[in-house]
Amino acid sequence: MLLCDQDTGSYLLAADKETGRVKWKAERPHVTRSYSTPAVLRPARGAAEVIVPGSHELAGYDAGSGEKLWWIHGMSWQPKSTPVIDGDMIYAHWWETGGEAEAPAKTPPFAEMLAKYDSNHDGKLSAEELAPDPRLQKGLPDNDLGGDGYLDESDWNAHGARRASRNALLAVRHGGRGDLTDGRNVLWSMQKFLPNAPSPLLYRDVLYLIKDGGILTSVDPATGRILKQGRLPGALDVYYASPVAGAGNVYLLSQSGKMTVLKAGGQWEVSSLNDFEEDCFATPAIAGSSIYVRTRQTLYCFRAQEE
Ligand SMILES: [Ca+2]
Ligand SMILES: [Ca+2]
Repeated sequence: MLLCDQDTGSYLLAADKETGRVKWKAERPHVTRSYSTPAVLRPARGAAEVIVPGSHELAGYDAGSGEKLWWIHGMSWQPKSTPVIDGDMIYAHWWETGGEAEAPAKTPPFAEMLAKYDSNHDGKLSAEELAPDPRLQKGLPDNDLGGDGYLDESDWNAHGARRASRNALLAVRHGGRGDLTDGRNVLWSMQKFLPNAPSPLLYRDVLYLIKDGGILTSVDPATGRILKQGRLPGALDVYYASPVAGAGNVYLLSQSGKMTVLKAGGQWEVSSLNDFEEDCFATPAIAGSSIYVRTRQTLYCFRAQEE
């Protein structure tokens, strides 16, 4: 399975693992620029589904046919994490700058923008024409989804949708078809304290969220209730690596290489802090009693000592 969500022409593709032959390809024209890795959900009844967070959307695809079975709209642009699947529960999250505000920002209609800035009357706005608004001019590469160098109406509408959308962590119970945006399958949701890149971790019935600034939140996955929240002492950093867990410990690795080890639990406690003194972006991997940590220069393996 290959998810290719990009500025234009996004798609989800399934290939035969033996031959590489394309089995199906589902176009995703409404999705732009997201970074999430899909997950597989195997329902008690029915075919396996690919669970795909995209820009402003969570969707389920039939793994066998590529048919889009259901979707929920309204979340932020550019999701980056992998959804957590637990039985028939899906925990997925969307975060971006500005998405935490209570009230969404309003965007004027494109006609108003043209009246203001389109000095050559070609119906689109160049970087030069946007010079009177330095913020928009600077934001042009981000908003110019076709990459043609101009802000046109569809670019502007996508920009408006992005500003109107909110960050969210959704706890979705699998089941149902079609548009589920009304939230009938959403057990609970959270708008604040969400990570940017790292995925949530579900371990021993506790959901862990690491937000930039070293803010760690433990949540009851059944209700969404916050169990404990605090900053990780000595690791108030940016986080790209997702948290991982094993043998009753949770491992959190920050961008500058600080690894905090927690005693797992709703009321988590920090048990140690280590410093790799190097940039770290990759999620550590656990295999048996070993944990592998990749820093910018080095791959480490740590193994629990035999008692
Ligand atoms: Ca123009
Ligand atoms: Ca454009």
